[in-house]
Amino acid sequence: MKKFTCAADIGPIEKAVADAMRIKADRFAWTGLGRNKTLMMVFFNSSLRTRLSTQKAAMNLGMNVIVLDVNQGAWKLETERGVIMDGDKAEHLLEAIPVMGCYCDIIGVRAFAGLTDRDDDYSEKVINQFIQYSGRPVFSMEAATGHPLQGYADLITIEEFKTKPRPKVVLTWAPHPRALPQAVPNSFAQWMLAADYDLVITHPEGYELCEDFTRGARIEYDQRRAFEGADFIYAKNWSAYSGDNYGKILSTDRDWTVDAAKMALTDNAYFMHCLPVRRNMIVTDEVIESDRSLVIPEAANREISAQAVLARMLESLK
Ligand code: AN0
Ligand code: CP
Repeated sequence: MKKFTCAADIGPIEKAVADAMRIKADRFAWTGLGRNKTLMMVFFNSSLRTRLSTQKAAMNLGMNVIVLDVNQGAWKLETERGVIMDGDKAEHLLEAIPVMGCYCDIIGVRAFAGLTDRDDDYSEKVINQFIQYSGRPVFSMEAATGHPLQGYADLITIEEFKTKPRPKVVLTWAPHPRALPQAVPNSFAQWMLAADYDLVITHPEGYELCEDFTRGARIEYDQRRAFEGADFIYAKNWSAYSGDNYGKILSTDRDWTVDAAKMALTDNAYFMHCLPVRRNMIVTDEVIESDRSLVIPEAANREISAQAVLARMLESLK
């Protein structure tokens, strides 16, 4: 595997799940696979889980790891071609990327959406430049429109906890004080549909996601109706995708916060969130602390999805 930015890159979903379960059974069974290979993780944005879980996964495979926080200690990078570089940016991405490629075998990139220009964000310019110019296999650690390592970990988590072959999975928008990307809900929808689960998406009007990711899901504007009979509730905030509202906050209505009364409408559903989460905005203390909350097992599975992706990339280097 030379790139990992979406569910399709992993191939058949049954194999992706089987690979993950094998890794989970013995994550130290491939300690020789990454010997003398170096992973470089490049962060344009903050991270707790992705940083730690991906580094741990690489260590499980015997790899060496270099972490670059672009905004802390590196030269400020220009991303646009044709710019006269007389401002504060000392280096161009078009030199920086092939230079990074010289020092490693695999590159992971985190580069969030800017949320001002939809076409620019949805062209995935930054990660595509890494794919084109680094000469190395490249994987997304959350790019502008997707977070596939999260989607894969969410899939593994549901496979572990589901009690029906085709569970009802509800992705619900919830309020948040700052504008957030659509990457996590886009990927969640994509991976759930790839697994052929019964996916319902609920959000206030105006928060429709890009159909390229959600085609095949049912949209329900009444959150309480959406929750009825659900097996898994996956909460997430995102900013608007549609038209002139792109990147905007249209609502902070706390009537959309996931609470115990709403969870009582479900079929004793599990609660999920990718974290970091703002308590009592997205979800109440009571629900996230309940024995149906999967937020910690879900985060633990980030190590497994990262190891599965790194293992496939290492195989492709042989
Ligand atoms: C980010 C987001 O919503 O995309 C990262 C989530 C994994 N969240 C925040 O910035 C709070
Ligand atoms: N879920 C997730 O990607 O968390 P971080 O932003 O902390 O990496």
